[in-house]
Amino acid sequence: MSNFTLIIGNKNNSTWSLRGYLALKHADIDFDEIMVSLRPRLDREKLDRLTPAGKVPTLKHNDDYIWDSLAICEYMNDLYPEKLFWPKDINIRAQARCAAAEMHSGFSSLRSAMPMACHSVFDRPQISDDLQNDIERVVKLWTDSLTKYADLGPYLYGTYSIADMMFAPLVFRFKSYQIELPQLLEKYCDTMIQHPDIQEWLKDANPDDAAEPDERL
Ligand SMILES: N[C@@H](CCC(=O)N[C@@H](CS)C(=O)NCC(=O)O)C(=O)O
Repeated sequence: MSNFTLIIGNKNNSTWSLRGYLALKHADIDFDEIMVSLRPRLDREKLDRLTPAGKVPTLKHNDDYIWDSLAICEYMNDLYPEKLFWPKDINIRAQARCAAAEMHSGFSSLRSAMPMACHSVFDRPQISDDLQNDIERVVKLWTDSLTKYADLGPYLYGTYSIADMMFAPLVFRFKSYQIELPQLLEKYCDTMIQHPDIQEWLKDANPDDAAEPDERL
């Protein structure tokens, strides 16, 4: 039994859980997982019993709880700095941090109109002005960073970082909802899907959990 336990939601649907999971995988540590069902019925009693804020992901490390996806990413970075969770260069690191924070706190139209179901393909949603703005902002952000840091590697800020972890669910959303992307971004999405940690998540994601999309997840 590990002294790290990650409490997560259904892998096919829980976007925030995916981010926390990717951070622990990147740290390359042994950890136990407890899955709390969010679909088809939210197991509220179990979620409230296991987590201080009633949300997944929550990481339990010894007797401490870290109950937010970005905080889990930062905690892994603090514990395992040698794994380079952020770009080495201070200026690029600041850009990557802005992108991760923007994802963590924004894109509400995209999140509610295009909930994640990793294994599903849906009709293209009705594109409202707000959704269009969110999509265009992601396209600009990704295009700018992928172009600027292309020499450093295939990820948003060159090397794989917390910024990629935070945006990982969008990769699935764009595929599931058949959103057309510029070639550079399609290539980035393919790179992300091929990442071994994402492949492992996908392997465990149960397609039967797809059901109808749910914006909370
Ligand atoms: N800001 C939080 C959001 C966590 C969150 O909203 N998780 C969803 C599932 S992906 C959840 O626990 N939903 C259950 C509920 O709200 O009752 C984070 O980054 O971890």
